[in-house]
Amino acid sequence: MFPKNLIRGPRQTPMPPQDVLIKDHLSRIEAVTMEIDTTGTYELTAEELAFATKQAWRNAPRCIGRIQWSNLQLFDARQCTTAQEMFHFLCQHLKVWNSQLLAYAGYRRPDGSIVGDPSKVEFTELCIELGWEPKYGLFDVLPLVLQANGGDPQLFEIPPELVLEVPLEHPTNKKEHSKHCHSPTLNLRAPELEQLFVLQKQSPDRHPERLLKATRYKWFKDLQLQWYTVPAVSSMMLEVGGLEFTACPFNGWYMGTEIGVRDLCDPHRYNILERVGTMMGLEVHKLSSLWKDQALVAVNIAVIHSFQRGCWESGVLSPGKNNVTIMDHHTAAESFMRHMEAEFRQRGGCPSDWVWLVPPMSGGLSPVFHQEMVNYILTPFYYYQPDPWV
Ligand code: HEM
Ligand code: NRG
Repeated sequence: MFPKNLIRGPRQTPMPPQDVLIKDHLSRIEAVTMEIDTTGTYELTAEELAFATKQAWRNAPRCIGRIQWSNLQLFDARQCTTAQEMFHFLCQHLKVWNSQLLAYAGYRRPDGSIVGDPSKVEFTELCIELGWEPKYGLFDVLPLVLQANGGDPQLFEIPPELVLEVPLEHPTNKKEHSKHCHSPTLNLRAPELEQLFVLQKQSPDRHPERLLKATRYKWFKDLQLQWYTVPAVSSMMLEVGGLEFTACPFNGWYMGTEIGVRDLCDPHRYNILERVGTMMGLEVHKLSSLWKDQALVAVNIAVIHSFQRGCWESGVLSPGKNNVTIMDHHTAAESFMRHMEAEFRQRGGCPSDWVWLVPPMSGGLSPVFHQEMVNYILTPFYYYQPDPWV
């Protein structure tokens, strides 16, 4: 499932009269009851399932991207019965959105330290037990582990051509960026000073501060950080009409802070903040210098910039694949506020989980921070479900 572009379809046809609706509804309930009596379950029509997936997204209290809920596109793969078929369908899905259901491996070293994504250590160990060959890199894409009909879980390597990733760089030499960078303090590190001297020799007429800003954080790309382009949640369960769909991967696109704050800077994830702060020449041993905040902003600028710049293949910008969709947290929060207002008008409320909806940086700058919310469960709904290996 993924949201369609924002191209508006034709306006909905007018609703049939109430008595016709009630009659249709009652006859559907009767048919479902008969099907349950004879088979023990029932099958949703394609239309009902499409409605449910959208409605469940609309009802997801933790999702800030819900303004898009009515644009969800469903790939109905209910006919597949084997892991091989599941893989086929997932690759079809990936072909459209390129890197779906992706995650990076995490490996525990003998000394207890971790290489890669620490949040994936347990799952990576499971993959290795199932026969996956570990690579011990920082950003190794994990295989898909698929299980059908209670059979054994099977490993599938995602074809590399379906995996699009973005190397992260800071928008150093862009004129626009230096324009927006007004910090009067130049916390110069020795390498930056050297660079400044060289630049001043080359362009003696330019103001040193402007020169420096135009070259700042060039080192960012040397940190060799990257991220995959599409966030896919594949572990939730869709509940609708008493039925449970335990394999219902969905994706939209990233909000920058998911990567730039949580994935890269959480202490229990890639934890890059101190390295970045040090490279920026900040006072990383003095909390009150607000070095964390400054470094966090730099990382998040880099994430948004790099996604907007595009995907690379073998060090070269891949033609036609640039401009990977990403949303900054201010735009996302504004869109959510508009969505919430519309939902109150249309259906008298909008279930919302404040703790998850407030973006993980600059909280108070977000209108969401200042909004009272009520959290509750409606149906259809995307629920958590236990990890299958536990
Ligand atoms: C959670 C943004 C699309 C359902 C989230 C989170 C963000 C987000 C930032 C919090 C994630 C976290 O902190 O780990 C977006 C954006 C989308 C989008 C920008 C772009 C269209 C979707 C779609 C669905 C969906 C297509 C389902 C059809 C959910 C659910 C959660 C969630 C169920 C809660 C996940 C959990 O509890 O772990 N979304 N989302 N979202 N989103 Fe969305
Ligand atoms: N925070 C996770 C991704 C969770 C889902 N986020 C979305 N979903 N944007 C991460 O990998 O950082 N979506 O369907 O678009």
